[in-house]
Amino acid sequence: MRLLVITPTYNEIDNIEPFIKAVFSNIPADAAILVVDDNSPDGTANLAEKISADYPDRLLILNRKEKEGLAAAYLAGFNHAWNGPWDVFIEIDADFSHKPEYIPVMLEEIKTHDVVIGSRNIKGGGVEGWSFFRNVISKGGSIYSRIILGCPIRDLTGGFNMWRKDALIKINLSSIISQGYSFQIELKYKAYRAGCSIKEIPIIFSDRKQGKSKMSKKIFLEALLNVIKIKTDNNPSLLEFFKFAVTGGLGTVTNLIIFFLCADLLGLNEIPVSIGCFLIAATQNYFINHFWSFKKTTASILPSFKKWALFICASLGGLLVNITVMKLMIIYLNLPYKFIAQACGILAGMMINFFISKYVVFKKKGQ
Ligand SMILES: Nc1nc2c(ncn2[C@@H]2O[C@H](COP(=O)(O)OP(=O)(O)O)[C@@H](O)[C@H]2O)c(=O)[nH]1
Ligand SMILES: [Mg+2]
Repeated sequence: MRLLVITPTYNEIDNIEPFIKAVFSNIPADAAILVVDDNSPDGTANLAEKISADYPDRLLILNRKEKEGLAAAYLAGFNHAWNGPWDVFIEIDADFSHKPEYIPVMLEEIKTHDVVIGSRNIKGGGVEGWSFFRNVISKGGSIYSRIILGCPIRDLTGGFNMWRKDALIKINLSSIISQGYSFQIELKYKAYRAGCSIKEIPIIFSDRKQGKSKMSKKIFLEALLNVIKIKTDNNPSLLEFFKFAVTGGLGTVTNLIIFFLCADLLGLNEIPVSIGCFLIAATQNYFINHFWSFKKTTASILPSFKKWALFICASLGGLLVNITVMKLMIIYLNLPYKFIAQACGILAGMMINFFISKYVVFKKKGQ
């Protein structure tokens, strides 16, 4: 199996030379390094070019015009090397946080696994030299991602990972939506979902000694948001449910506004007003769900009276479930506040309404 080491660099002038030497002394003779540099102002790429004279055909440099984030750099790297002789790729930072001495251990494990993850969060692994704050951010990010994605990998955020080419093919790199640091999370999550065999080996991650971290508040927040995007992108029903819930919220606002106008300002009887508000809000929900929440399945279908009527029934069904759950909870549970029962009722009613909507009202043709 031939290995290609891919390392993204941005302003790593002080690290690049010793880093390249250290990697070469830890990889087989037929392995190579690909430096993916985003036009570092400090001249990292130029220095790498110079060093490459000492390693003919074994040190490749990909010069990119602009800094577009970690994901873009890695994707460009994989793309650049795709038709080469490589069967295995390893991602590694150029700042010595990922010790090249672990590469031989990972190479041993990749013989029997699709993916090998250098993990800080399993027994024997850890972090050296990070501030308490950075540690909390990293651990928090990892736990958050694991919970949102429901993925058992312990170190989802780490960037020291080895991939068989077959695993990357299974993942389908063109489906990656991340731009920045969430790239590492997304790749691993997709490998997990694709059924790849994944091995985590313990690593000690040490903070960089030279240069500056490119991690920023913006990059971190983008990664947090992206985890949700990754989840919904890979679980379309969840996104539908989210949109359905937002639509329901908008419907409630419409309902209340019309109720206020008719019952409070015009002084009309609240029972017929309430029924009218329900019908108007449910109609609004029907159209928003048709054109937005379920647009993937309704793309070629026009709204119809029959579907509208079905949706009204589904909404009434939801209301019935809402009232039943609320009443039962109040009778059988000793709740301090009734609104807790109503909240559970709303959730249950919404779920019922969602499932009827998804599988009956807005179902795919022929489904
Ligand atoms: N090509 C490229 N490399 C990047 C970019 N951002 C970070 N890197 C490199 O990715 C690795 C990890 O970045 P680093 O700043 O050390 O992040 P940290 O370890 O999370 O603090 C280093 O080798 C950086 O030079 C980028 O936008 N483009
Ligand atoms: Mg680093």
